[in-house]
Amino acid sequence: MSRTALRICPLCEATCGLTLTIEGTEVTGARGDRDDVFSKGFICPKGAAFGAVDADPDRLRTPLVRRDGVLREATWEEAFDAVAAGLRPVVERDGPNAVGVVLGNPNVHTMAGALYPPVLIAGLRTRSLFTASTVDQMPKHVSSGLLYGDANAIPVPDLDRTDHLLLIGANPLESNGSLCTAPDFPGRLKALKARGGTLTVVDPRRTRTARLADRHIAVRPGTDALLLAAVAHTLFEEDLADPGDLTPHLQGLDELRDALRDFTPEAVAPACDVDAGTIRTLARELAAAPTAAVYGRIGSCTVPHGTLASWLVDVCTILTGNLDRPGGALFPQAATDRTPRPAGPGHGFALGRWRSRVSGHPEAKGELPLSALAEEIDTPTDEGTPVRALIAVAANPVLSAPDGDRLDKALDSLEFMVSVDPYLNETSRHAHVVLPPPPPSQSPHHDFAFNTLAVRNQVRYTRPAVPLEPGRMAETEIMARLVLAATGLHGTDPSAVDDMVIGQTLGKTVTEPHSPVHGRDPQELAAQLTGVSGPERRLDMMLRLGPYGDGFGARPDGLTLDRLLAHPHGIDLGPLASRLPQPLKTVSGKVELLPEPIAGDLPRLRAALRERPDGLVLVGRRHLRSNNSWMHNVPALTGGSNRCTLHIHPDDAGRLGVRDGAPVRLKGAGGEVTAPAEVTDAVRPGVVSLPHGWGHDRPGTRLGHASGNPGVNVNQLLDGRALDPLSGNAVLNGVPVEVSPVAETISALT
Ligand SMILES: Nc1nc2c(c(=O)[nH]1)N[C@H]1C(S)=C(S)[C@@H](COP(=O)(O)OP(=O)(O)OC[C@H]3O[C@@H](n4cnc5c(=O)[nH]c(N)nc54)[C@H](O)[C@@H]3O)O[C@H]1N2
Ligand SMILES: Nc1nc2c(c(=O)[nH]1)N[C@H]1C(S)=C(S)[C@@H](COP(=O)(O)OP(=O)(O)OC[C@H]3O[C@@H](n4cnc5c(=O)[nH]c(N)nc54)[C@H](O)[C@@H]3O)O[C@H]1N2
Ligand code: SF4
Ligand SMILES: [Mo]
Repeated sequence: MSRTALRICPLCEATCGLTLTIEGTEVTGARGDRDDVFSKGFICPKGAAFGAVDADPDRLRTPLVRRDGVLREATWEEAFDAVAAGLRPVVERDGPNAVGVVLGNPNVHTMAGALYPPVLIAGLRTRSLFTASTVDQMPKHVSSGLLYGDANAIPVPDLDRTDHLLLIGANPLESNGSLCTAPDFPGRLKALKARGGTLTVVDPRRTRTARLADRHIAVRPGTDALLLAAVAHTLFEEDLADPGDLTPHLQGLDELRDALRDFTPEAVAPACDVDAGTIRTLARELAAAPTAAVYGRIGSCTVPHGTLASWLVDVCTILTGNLDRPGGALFPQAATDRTPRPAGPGHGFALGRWRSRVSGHPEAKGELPLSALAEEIDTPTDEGTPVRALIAVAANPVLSAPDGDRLDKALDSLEFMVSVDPYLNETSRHAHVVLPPPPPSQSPHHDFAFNTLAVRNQVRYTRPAVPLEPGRMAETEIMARLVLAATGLHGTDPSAVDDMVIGQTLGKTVTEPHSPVHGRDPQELAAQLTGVSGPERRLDMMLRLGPYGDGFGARPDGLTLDRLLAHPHGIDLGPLASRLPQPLKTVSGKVELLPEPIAGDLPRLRAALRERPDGLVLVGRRHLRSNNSWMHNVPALTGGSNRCTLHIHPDDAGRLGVRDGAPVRLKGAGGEVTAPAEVTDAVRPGVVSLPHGWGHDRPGTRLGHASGNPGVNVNQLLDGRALDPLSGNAVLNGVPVEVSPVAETISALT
């Protein structure tokens, strides 16, 4: 007998609602939920393979504990005993910074990843925090922090209403969107065109997204900040800069104009490889469109001027009056956001409150660069202790971060490491304890992070589609127990963690005059919470305290967990709405257009006007049926065009004697890899492209299918030194590489 159950897809940022077909405890099918308030039936091949991803036989079913050097199956009790025994002596001997925490991407796709890492870090008091953000979007957080005073205030393009979208370094037809949660992103782009809007794509590759565009600009990698500086310059020069209603909320407009004076289209054209006329056209089109949004993603962030590019994305939106207005880019308001405080000055955003021990990298948003993890482990210094123990949650930095070989050795030298991960893979194989979460069908889901980045305000929650298999532990409980084991409270009931968070949150909220629960008794409020588990009670609390919440009775029609459960396809909360000045938390209470750290970084951008590397540079690419480092083990999602090949333009291939399908050697600052060439004019001359997340040939992993077609680790070409200095973000795109046919190298040796 089969039944169906709803489940929000956790496999990318689009957060589609799925209808799963379930036989017994097995997911045998997945289709788009047509009644989902947000995704309305959309599904992609990854979502359709939900059952196969869920039932992968290589997923770990029990914890593993290392004994006599070998990882062996163990009970949960043994595993957490080993975690406490492994971590606590390090903390007690060397202090909390000797325990590193690495948080990988899937943390934003699980409830456990949203609810417990903040408690873990606060409890441990470690400054050795490294996350996937510094190989991804940290530049955007830093630019938002500086412009708006809140690193999480990220404007989202109003895809469904805009007249003009300038899309930079993003390929949503493969990625399904990022920092812009939009189920059926491709359909929304087609709708933009159908209603007479225009799409411009800036990408060194002619991607599927670029093919949809009215205009494709094959920019030289790493030069978007220059390009956008010239667009902003043109807006000023041609008197097109008109922030309109935004003007009273802005500070520093004149200083901004002065700061951009040198970046004329003519000056940036040679570096960007885009002619000045085209750049002026970009500016004019942006200004002329009734509404427009500028949207930059991976290609604009993971580059040497990532923070400046991210800042200029918003500057162009602001100068054309498109920030915070329908059709432009707006700040979403999620159901679990805190009750908005009244508008007014805030504390602002500080960078570099501490620095990394070895290279002195400034912290950003409380994090150190993931690129610096290896040296923080393997390099002693006169002061401070190296990282001696590591907690890795949903993270595979051996493949995702620069120089995996060095990190591999560094991880091997740790006194203790614990991984919360469903797979024994390139990173978790170094752990002393592996704590496997259950598959997604057995986990509840709510998108805490992505709802704050969604193109429509809405809220959805799905309970586990299948009950926890015997012997499994919910990831929320794994994380609660991990918090306790790491902070010296091993053995305490894990519900204590949720009770503590609830007590602290309510205790603070009742003191806030703008809160609907101001002055009430926190214990009385806590007693009202519903939900079958600690995490559900926390969700209920956040919903009720949030901008649409019932305020624990203050707004009887408002949201509660019960109300959400009564709407299994979600609740639509309306289109994005103007919110300024409320989201601003800068010291001035305004949008600070030219913050000091940005001004201080502009001379470096000016110097880049003269840089024109003559060799080949490398960029990445994503494939619709792949996802970072962990989905190559699912047969249904591999093969076909989803392969780890080097895209190279026919001109470059001809010049270098590279044949289609033949192996080529790539050499970068961090090492060498060999991959088959795929000669294609989808990549511009002077640029080659290799996808990331491959390289599944290390021993000691349990990835039966992936290891059969391992591919190579593109990040081995990097040595981790190239960073965007303001954000600490790794430079993953526009990286200089040498390319040579393998046969030639061999003949040269003989
Ligand atoms: N060269 C290059 N490198 C890149 C990028 C690039 O574009 N180019 N992209 C970067 C970006 S944007 C990112 S976000 C990072 C991503 O890199 P990571 O942060 O390493 O994330 P993933 O590879 O998605 O998965 C990490 C781990 O999570 C585990 N996992 C999967 N599901 C779950 C779960 O439900 N719970 C738990 N606890 N674990 C789970 C997987 O088994 C895997 O070991 O890679 C970055 N690296
Ligand atoms: N199918 C699939 N979907 C995913 C993922 C996945 O691995 N696979 N990963 C998820 C994650 S973690 C993230 S962060 C998002 C990322 O989402 P996107 O940002 O849309 O990711 P990409 O598809 O890598 O697109 C980046 C584009 O930037 C281009 N590019 C490279 N360098 C430059 C440059 O210097 N300038 C410009 N203008 N363009 C450049 C590349 O050619 C590429 O087409 O995708 C998410 N969704
Ligand atoms: S687009 Fe993303 S969220 Fe939607 S089904 Fe595909 S993988 Fe899942
Ligand atoms: Mo990412």
